[in-house]
Amino acid sequence: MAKKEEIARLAEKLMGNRENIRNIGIVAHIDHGKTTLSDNLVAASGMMSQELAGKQLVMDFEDQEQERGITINAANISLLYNSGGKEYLVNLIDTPGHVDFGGEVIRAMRAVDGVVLVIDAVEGVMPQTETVIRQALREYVKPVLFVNKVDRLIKELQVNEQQMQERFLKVITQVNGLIKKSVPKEFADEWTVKVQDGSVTFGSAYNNWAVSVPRMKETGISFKDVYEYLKSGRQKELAEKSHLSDALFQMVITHLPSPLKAQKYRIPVIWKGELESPIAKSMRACDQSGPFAMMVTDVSVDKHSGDIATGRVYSGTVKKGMKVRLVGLQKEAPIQKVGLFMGADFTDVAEVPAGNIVSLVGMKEVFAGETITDDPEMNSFESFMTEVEPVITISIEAKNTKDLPKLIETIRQVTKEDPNVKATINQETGEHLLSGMGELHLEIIQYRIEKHHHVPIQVSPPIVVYHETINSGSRSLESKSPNRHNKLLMKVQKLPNEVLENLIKSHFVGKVKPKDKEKAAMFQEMGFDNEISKKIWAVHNNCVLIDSTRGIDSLHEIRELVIQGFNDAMDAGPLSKEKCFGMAVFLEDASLHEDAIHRGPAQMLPTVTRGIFACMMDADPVLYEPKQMLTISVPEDYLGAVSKELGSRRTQITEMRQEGDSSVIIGKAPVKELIGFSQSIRSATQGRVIWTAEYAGYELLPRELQKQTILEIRKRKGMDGDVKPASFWLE
Ligand SMILES: Nc1nc2c(ncn2[C@@H]2O[C@H](COP(=O)(O)OP(=O)(O)OP(=O)(O)O)[C@@H](O)[C@H]2O)c(=O)[nH]1
Ligand SMILES: [Mg+2]
Repeated sequence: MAKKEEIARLAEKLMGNRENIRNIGIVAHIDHGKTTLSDNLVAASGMMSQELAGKQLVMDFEDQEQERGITINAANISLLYNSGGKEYLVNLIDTPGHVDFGGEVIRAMRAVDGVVLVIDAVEGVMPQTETVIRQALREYVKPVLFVNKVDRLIKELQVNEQQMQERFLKVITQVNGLIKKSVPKEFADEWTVKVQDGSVTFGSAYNNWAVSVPRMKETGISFKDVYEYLKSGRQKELAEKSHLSDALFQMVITHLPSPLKAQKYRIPVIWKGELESPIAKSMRACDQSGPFAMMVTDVSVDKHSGDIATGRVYSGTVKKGMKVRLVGLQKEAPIQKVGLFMGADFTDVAEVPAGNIVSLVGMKEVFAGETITDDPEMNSFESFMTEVEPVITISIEAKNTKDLPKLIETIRQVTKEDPNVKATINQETGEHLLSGMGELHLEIIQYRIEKHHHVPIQVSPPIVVYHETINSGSRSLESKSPNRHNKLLMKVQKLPNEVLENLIKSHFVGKVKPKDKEKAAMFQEMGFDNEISKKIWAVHNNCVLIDSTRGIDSLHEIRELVIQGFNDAMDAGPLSKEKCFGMAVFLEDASLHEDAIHRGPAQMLPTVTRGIFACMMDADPVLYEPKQMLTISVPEDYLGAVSKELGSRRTQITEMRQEGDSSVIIGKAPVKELIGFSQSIRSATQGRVIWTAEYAGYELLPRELQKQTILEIRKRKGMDGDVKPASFWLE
């Protein structure tokens, strides 16, 4: 059996041949069989025995993944496949299906050009299926389909041959419906999946077989035969005649694009720069001798090597010893090691050219999303289009005070490895706060801190992350600086829903340069008024700062301070210091001391933040709470128990339908009420329930819960119990 090292050596030889490379992701709803499928491809490359394929789950190498039976991290491996006398290099990323780890999928989409969408034939299209299709297509990543767990149709549902085929058809129709919704226009026809051309494969990853129409022509096995093999319990024999890896690799090689083909149309989507510049031309041509450019999609921290940055090389060739520029961090670093991740193991190689996925050592502070280059002109790739944000927080403390420095370093490492964990410090209490995507996500982080980094910690029960916003507009209010020499007139308004939605979709944050026509056009497109679009100074937490003053000479001198004060206010609102969202802040007038010394940060920052708080208090301020969309599948007998559970958790049920022997319930519930839901629903149904949750945005916390919730948050943060009225902030 070939070792990973040997495969890496062979892979190295193939990296220069851009036509014969495929960079692919395996994506699906949770548990539909991605890692089991990946195992089959790894085994076919000779890295483990065929008997173990589907059982060893080599891509789930972290202890918690094996223990819990789910994928947590996206993991890479390079595979080889010989087809028609040609050697192919397939760089594969196995992604997680659990929504708490959805960020991993989004990042992986930047590294690949195609995905194998896996669907459990019995469960069919599920919420996360829909999400991953959308995420792939948004990045111009082409999908093909693998209908998995076909054995379950016969064993569990006892379908006949015709019903089996009907099931297939239903899944394919649904998938194509979803593809049509998000597919780039130019690929509308080409990218739907079709049984006849082999962009759909059927099989059982666990039992190592698969068939597709082109494969059937080669093997002479028909759907009827497949049915017979399954019915008579001869899957092993079927696997010998029609092994999964052959059908799968054939589908990948025939229907998913090489980097040479894909980079032409993907570069203008993921990189917004001058398309006629030399670096752009080199990236679009996947030119391996051009300037070097790569985007980091994942960072891991190794005890010996330090930070390892993995990502996609879009142009040039990266070699050991090369000096590169980190565009976001604005610094240079030498590349100490160039390598590939082969599952758990980092394997050194001499160099990696464009069109491949590489792992680099030597760049301290590097982060997922960073652009690395040796071209002085190159600017950043587009940031990841994350549509989720942390909704739940725990506070942690080192059990032993002497561990504090180690805890701080550990937090730095875990947040670097998983950019979907956000760490902050509670200024009042000094506690470390970790925010994540859900309960499971934070459980895993906690486990890593204690078990991988060996820091014993005390953990608070989970806390929900609320947002502050306003329900109406305020009057124009005047805020004075502490020295009384400067005055700002301000007001706030709620952003109209449509504008807010567009703003969120744009992912724009940061300052806007004066007279930036491009940005003005972007804001106008979002639905902002024509004049206002030209006067936006900054966007923070989906709130905008607008300058609507007229003719104030020294205004540009306080511009930076006003933006800073605005950012501070939007990070910690007046109700309970939660983040704000969905507001427009107008600076309407300013009277400033003529001497700059009297309008420094100590004077101006509080004038801005207090002014904004006063306006917010004047505009019916409210808390919004995060919600999740639940999809629950439960046998008839337990429907009552589940309904009761949901009823006590403020759930709005939006749909209920029958599917086979199970009822499917879809509803929206507050994250707050879902704490502990997993355990109680399992015990209420004796484990006979399957459920998934998906982030569903923020909604108004019911009025009757506002006061009490604000009080709880303030208490937790060590603040006093009284929310201060507008007049307090204007004193
Ligand atoms: N009956 C049957 N079970 C399968 C098949 N393929 C996978 N499974 C089982 O389905 C379960 C989930 O498989 P995984 O490969 O871990 O699924 P996954 O999609 O990687 O899961 P996540 O990464 O956690 O989203 C395991 O118990 C597998 O043994 C199949 O073809 N038939
Ligand atoms: Mg998995």
